[in-house]
Amino acid sequence: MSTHSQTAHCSSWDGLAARELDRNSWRQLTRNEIPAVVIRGFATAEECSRLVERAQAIGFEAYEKVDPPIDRIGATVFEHEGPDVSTYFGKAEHFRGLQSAIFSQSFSPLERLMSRLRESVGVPVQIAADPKHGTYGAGLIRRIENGTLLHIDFAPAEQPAWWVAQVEAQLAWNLYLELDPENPGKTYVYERPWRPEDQLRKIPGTYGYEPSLVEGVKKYELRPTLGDVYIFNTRNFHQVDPSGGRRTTVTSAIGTLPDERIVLWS
Ligand SMILES: O=C(O)CCC(=O)C(=O)O
Ligand SMILES: [Fe+2]
Repeated sequence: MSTHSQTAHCSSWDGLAARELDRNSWRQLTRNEIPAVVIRGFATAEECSRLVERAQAIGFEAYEKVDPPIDRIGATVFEHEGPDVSTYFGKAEHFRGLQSAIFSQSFSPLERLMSRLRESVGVPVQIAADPKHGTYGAGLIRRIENGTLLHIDFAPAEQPAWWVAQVEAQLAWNLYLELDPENPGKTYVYERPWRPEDQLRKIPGTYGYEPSLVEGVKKYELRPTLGDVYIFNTRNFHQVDPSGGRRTTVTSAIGTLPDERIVLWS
């Protein structure tokens, strides 16, 4: 561990490999001292294909106003930024029903992930809940097959009025359920956390940022592997490559509160 890196701003990644999940790697990830954490063998190939089959039977819908298109089952805070808070919580309620139908006929990656975090990190892990609006949705089933723009996922920057904006660090977990073995669509995570002045370099009318923001910046190449969970710090700029075929994940945001408790939402 480097001794000079206490804050996200001046840290330098200690190597370019993902580490197995434990208390120490978790702390390093939240401080942006390592690029990623991996949980290998999180789900079997049978569990993954069963979940995909059940999700397909329910049907995916496209994200609103996102290009290239991304399909998902679940509600996202991203699509309800601004004054649209109660619509989000209504949708979250609706999708909770669909999600429990899918998970009960396959398995619950969400419950499994929460247990693993409790065991490995040793802190309480809950679905995020707003005292006024209720419980957030957590756990999207998502298809990113045409890649993404360079972006961040960080509630203090993007949803400042929401309860989840009180998180200190924000990460995401992705369980890869379905991949093209030849061309699985890599995810690039740059060692460059979002800063307020970066808002000036957002591409108008999109969720993306100017690619020049990460020119010459150290990057971690995540080549997804079936049945494994990868967790990375989504305050860092990141981008997904188009894949050769199906690329289906289960995913949510993970936040750490000032008292170290962990909350999940989508
Ligand atoms: O699908 C992936 O590998 C990562 C997608 C992403 O941008 C995220 O989880 O924040
Ligand atoms: Fe992202």
